[in-house]
Amino acid sequence: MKLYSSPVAPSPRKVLIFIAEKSIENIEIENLDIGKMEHKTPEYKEIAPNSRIPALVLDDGQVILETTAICRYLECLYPKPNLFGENPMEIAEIEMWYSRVSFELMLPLMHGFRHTHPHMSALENQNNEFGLAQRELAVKSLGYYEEVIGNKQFIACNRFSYADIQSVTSLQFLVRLNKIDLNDYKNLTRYVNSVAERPCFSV
Ligand SMILES: N[C@@H](CCC(=O)N[C@@H](CS)C(=O)NCC(=O)O)C(=O)O
Repeated sequence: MKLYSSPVAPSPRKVLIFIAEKSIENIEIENLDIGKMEHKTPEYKEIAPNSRIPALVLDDGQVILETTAICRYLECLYPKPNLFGENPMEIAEIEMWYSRVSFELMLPLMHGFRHTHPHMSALENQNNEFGLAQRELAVKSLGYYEEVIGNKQFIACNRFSYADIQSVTSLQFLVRLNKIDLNDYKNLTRYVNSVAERPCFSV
């Protein structure tokens, strides 16, 4: 299998963390430079028509796009350690927090960044007003998640899961890109630092 990745991008990083946590060894990594538009070449568009990274190419040539779809596929092939839930309640809880964090926190942070940051002008049809409104929403959401996380070690099920990979990578990458200081959120900072101590986060 071959994973198309990029060292500075949060989405492929989630897959790399997932691979490391499961100690999967048979995946070749090919890095594309987003800054040099290597994800917009006709060759890569043949693989990923949406020009987004990551993409996983299987040995038979089939392609899986979308970070979570790739991780779900790998979870089926390599079920241990389990990262998506072992029983109906765990599966629901991990999915719930993954989705809530994605829609309530990651998306506003992402739009705040993509629509206001000069570096994104080549990749996004920027709308500054929308970006600033999304940033404002993200700040509210950070306040809410500061309470949600409280002194919990993990966001779901009292154990490390895909929901933590989503939450922590979003907080690590997207908060500072919105010029927000995560240190202003003591519980979230403690949570991020503690989860990021796992060896899989050193990818
Ligand atoms: N929904 C996709 C999003 C992938 C995505 O947006 N990747 C970014 C890197 S983190 C990308 O390829 N950006 C290139 C661009 O915006 O042109 C997923 O979860 O995999």
